[in-house]
Amino acid sequence: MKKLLLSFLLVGGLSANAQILTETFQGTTFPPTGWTTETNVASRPWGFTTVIFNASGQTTFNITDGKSAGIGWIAQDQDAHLTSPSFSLVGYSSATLTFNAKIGYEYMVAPFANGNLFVKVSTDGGSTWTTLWTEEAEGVYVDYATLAVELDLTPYVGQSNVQIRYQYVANDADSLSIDDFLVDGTLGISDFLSNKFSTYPNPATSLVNISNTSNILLTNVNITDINGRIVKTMKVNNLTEVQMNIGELNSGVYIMNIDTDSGKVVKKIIKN
Ligand SMILES: [Ca+2]
Ligand SMILES: [Ca+2]
Repeated sequence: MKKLLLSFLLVGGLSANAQILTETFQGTTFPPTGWTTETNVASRPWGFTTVIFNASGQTTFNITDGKSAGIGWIAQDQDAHLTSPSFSLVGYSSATLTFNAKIGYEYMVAPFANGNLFVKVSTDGGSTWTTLWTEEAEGVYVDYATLAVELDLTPYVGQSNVQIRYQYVANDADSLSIDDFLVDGTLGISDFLSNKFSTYPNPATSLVNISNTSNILLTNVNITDINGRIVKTMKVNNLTEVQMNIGELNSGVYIMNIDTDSGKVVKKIIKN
């Protein structure tokens, strides 16, 4: 239930975190917009926990806010999946997938390894899938305990067509549910371009000079505070060097976002 869409972290260097795709399964229709499902057993589809498990199972399988995505077991071969919309990891330097899950242990892992929940990733529109995780990776856990799963998607940064699939493959296994799906990433910032720019003096009390060594043309400059709020903007008509007055800003750390004809430059500045 993270509400923060874009936040800036200042930890030595500079990075920006962005929420890329999120799903809490609180809507009115299943699957949620852009998601797809398939099942080989019509009576055992993926669905809202409130529908799949009715009154009795809801207590066990709801994870967050009374509604999650779940699937029920049956004593026959099951193969059913729930697949996310496509999202892009272009421009990120790292990315993670996190979600919560409630999965029967005794009939999915041990002593009866009768089923698996696979988390898979595709980068080609769903033609091929690579397994990232199964519940066995969690080791020993209590039956139906809420598992907080975090998977590294960094190997897929730069891909423009990424999808995540939950695939339930089982026979006489156990039911399960998932919730709080979140893909987030760290935006990659071009050090190469950034290193050509100087902002000085830094710290500054009023005027900040912005210049560069390669005659790169500036088109726009804005300053955001550490919460991502824009506090000052300046339109620039293709100049290589400009001055910005930050005299009216409170003392503190700010991010200067410089748009140029060669790309975006981000600089950390300090107002005294
Ligand atoms: Ca939910
Ligand atoms: Ca298993």
